[in-house]
Amino acid sequence: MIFLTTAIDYPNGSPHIGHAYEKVLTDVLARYHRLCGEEVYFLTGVDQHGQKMVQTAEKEGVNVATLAKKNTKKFLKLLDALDISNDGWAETTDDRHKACVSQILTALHEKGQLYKKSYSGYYSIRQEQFLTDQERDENGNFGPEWGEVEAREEENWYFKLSEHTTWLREAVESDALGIVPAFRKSEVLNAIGKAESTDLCISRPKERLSWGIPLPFDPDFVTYVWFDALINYISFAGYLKEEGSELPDFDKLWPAHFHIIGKDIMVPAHAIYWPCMLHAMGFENAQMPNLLVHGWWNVKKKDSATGEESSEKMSKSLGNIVDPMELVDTVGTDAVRYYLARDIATGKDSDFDPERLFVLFNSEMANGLGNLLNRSLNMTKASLGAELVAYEHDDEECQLVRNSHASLLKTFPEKMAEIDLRGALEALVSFITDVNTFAERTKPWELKKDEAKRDQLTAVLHHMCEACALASVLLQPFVPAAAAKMQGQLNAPHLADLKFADLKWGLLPAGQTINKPKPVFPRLQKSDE
Ligand code: ME8
Repeated sequence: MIFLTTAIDYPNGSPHIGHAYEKVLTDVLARYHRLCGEEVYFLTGVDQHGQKMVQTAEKEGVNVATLAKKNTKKFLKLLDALDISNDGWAETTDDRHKACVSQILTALHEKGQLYKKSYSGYYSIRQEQFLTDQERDENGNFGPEWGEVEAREEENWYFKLSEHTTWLREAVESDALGIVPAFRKSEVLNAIGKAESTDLCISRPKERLSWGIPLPFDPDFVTYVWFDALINYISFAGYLKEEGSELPDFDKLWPAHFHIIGKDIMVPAHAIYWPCMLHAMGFENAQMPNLLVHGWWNVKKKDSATGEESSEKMSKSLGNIVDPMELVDTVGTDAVRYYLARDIATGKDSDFDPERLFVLFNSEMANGLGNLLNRSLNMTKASLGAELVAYEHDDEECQLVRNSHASLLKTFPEKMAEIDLRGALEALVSFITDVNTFAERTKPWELKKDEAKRDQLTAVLHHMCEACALASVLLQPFVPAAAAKMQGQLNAPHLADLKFADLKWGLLPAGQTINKPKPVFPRLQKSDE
C-alpha cells in the first residue's frame, strides 16, 4: 500500500497557491501510483488548533471553533475545485484524533518520556515556540522570521527529544528516515546537532491558550499544536483506533511512503520532532516514514526605486497570495493543475507567473495536444467514416512515431520515479510535437485525395489516434478531467482501466470507431486583468 500525506493546513485564512500546489503534487503521485496498479491511501486535512487560530478569531471577533469550521469548508472546496482524489480527511478537532493524541501522551508520560519544568526565555508568538541562542542571527538578534518576540517565564511539559537524537542521526544517515530530494539531508543533519541539547516543550498553559487538546495527566495544560498536528498522520491512518471505527487499518498503511511537505516545515517539525516522537512511541527503523520536501511558489517583486526584480515567498502574512479558487474560476481546473505540475522542479522554488501559465497551457495543451486530437478525429471521421480499419502500410515516418512512442514509455516512468513531474510532462509534450510533425510531413489531407494512397492514409490516421490514446492515459494523473474527455472522444472507455504495464502500441484496435471531436483544452483568452 502506498500511503501519501500532505501537510495539514492552518485554516486561519483562505487557501493559497502553496496549499493548492501541495495537493496537486500529491494527487498526481497518488493517481500515478494507482495507474501503476498500486493500492493508494491519500490523506490530507486541516490543522485547527494553536495560537494562530485564536489570534485570527480574536481579530475577526468570532469564536475560534466557528472560525475553524468556516475556513475548513474553504479547504474542502479547494479539494473539490482541484479534482483531488484524497481517500482520507484529517481535522484535528475530530474526537478520534483527540483520543489518539491523549493515549499517546499518556503512554509517553508513563514511559517517563515527559517531564515538567519551569523555563524562562524568549518566545516567538508567530512560530509559537521558545527560542534559544541558536536562533539568534550573527548580530545576536532574532530575525524577522520569528515575528514578535517576548520574554516569558513559564512552567510547561517537555518531551525528552534529546534522548533520541543519536538514534535520529543514524536513522537519517542510513536513510531509515528517507529524505527526498537528497540534498536536504545535510540540512537535517545540521539541525540534529542543534537539537541534541534541547528538549521539546509540548504544552501550553491553559491560562494563556485553552484552544487545544488537554494533557490527560495535567488539566492545567493543552498540547502544543505541532505535537498534536503531527500525530494526524497516524491517528487518521487508524493508529490506536476504537473497535468498529471506520478509519483504515493502520498495519496496512504504515509506514507512510511520503509525507509531502514544504521546505519551511521540514526542520525541525517533520525531520526531528516527528521521527523522535515515533521512536519514543516504540516505532522502529523499518517503521519510519519518508519525507518528500517541495519548494515554494514565490512572487516576483520589483523594487520601485531600482527596478530590480527579486522573489519573495507567497504567504498570508506578506499579503501577496494568489487565490487558487479565483484562478480555477478564471482558467479552469485542468490549466491550474497542468501549470502547478509543469512549471516547478520538485524540491526547488519557482516564481508563480500567470503569463507562463497561459503560454505553457496554450502552446502545449491547447495548440499541441488539442490540435493533434482534433485533427486526428476530424480526419478519421471525414476520410474513414470514423472507423479505424486494418492497414498494411508502413514506412520510415510511421516508424519514427512508434519509436517516439516507445521512448516515451521508457522516459515517462523514469521521470515519475524521480518525482520529476515537469520532466515527465516535457517528455509527453515532445512526443506530441513529434506526432504533429508526422502529420505535417505525411499530410493526410493530401493522401485523402488519392484513392491509391488509402492504405497509407489509414496507417497515418491510426498512428495519430494511437498517439492520442497514449497521451490520454499518461495525462490521467495530471489532468484527469481532460484525459477522460479525450477517452470519451476516442470512444475508448477501456483506456481508463489500463495499468501502466498494459501500455503498448496498439491500444486502439482495428474496428474501433471514434466520436466527434470537441475542444478538450480550450485556448485560454487573456482578460484585461
Ligand atoms: O505549516 N509555496 O500549515 P500551513 C509552496 N499546519 N508551499 C507552501 C507555500 C508556498 N508559497 N506556503 C505554504 C502548516 N506552503 C502546519 C502544517 S503538518 C503536521 C502541519 C506549504 O498552512 C507549507 O510548506 O502554514 C506546508 O507544507 C503547507 O503549505 C501548509 O502550510
